Amino acid sequence: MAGNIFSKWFKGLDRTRKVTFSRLATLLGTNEITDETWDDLEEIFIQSDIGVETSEDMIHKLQAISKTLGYSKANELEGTLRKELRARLSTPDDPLEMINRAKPFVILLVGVNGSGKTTTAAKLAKQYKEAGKKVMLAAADTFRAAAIDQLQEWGNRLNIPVIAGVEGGDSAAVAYDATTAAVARGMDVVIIDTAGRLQSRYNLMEELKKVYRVTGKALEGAPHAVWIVLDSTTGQNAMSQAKAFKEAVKVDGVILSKLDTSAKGGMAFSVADELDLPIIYAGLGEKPEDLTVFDPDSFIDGILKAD
Ligand SMILES: Nc1nc2c(ncn2[C@@H]2O[C@H](COP(=O)(O)OP(=O)(O)OP(=O)(O)O)[C@@H](O)[C@H]2O)c(=O)[nH]1
Ligand SMILES: [Mg+2]
Repeated sequence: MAGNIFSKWFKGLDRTRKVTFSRLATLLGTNEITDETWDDLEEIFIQSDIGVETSEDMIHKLQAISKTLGYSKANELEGTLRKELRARLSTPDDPLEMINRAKPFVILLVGVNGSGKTTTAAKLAKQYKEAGKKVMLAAADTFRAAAIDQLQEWGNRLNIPVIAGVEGGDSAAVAYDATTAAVARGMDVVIIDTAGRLQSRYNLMEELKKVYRVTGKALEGAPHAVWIVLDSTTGQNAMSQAKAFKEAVKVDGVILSKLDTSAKGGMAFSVADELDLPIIYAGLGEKPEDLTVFDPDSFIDGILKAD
């Protein structure tokens, strides 16, 4: 991988690496493996937001392997640990290839308030446009006039058409209109931004189900991808959010935002394990080009490499 791309991962994962994972290096010094080693290891995992379930599973695997291979020194664990972490991340399908699977390919972005949906919608739109696609944005967040303005501003700046409703309007209708318009206008990709909603708010989750359903009425098979934007600074809290969204609509993948401001990037390891979803993109900064297709190897290097 090109050095400059890796440096983006390395920098984007600065906090996760420095605050939590760097402690692994100290632990995996040259000490003998004792009960304390396992306790400390588990503590580091949990503090890294890897999640209790995934942490325990990792510890059991590492213990079994070190027993089989007769490890006695903690530093012997390093390679195995790396492999175990890597095994918990999957390589996503290439999104630029994925969006060719339907025309238009309709993407629905969902998530709780402030997770990064609207800015992610704009960043994706820009990237797909630069890849030569005809892109349309849909402002289906009709709760706040400001939300509609925010996306429209992005559309103006990027010269991308935005279909928007009115404040207080029906968000499902916006999704329907945008999808229908995209078909009529021969668009390649439609990105639907939705309002942030707490997973515990029944009515809002029902509304999301309606957006999903109605999009399918505008175009059979749509939405072709539902991506949940998870704010990585919220760590394990994002996991219960994602579970609730999965129960409401068919979520296909995760966009892990704000890794650059998070020390809790370890949550990435429980996304695959506990949610059974691939991470498609990672937000490594605020610039459009900082939204990067998730690369498991760069992620592992980014959190484990010495500074
Ligand atoms: N540093 C950093 N900031 C991000 C990233 N993604 C989003 N943000 C910031 O997070 C804030 C919220 O982003 P929005 O896109 O408005 O979030 P939203 O999910 O649309 O919010 P609601 O519509 O209110 O639910 C903005 O200030 C973004 O610039 C990222 O990957 N890194
Ligand atoms: Mg928004």
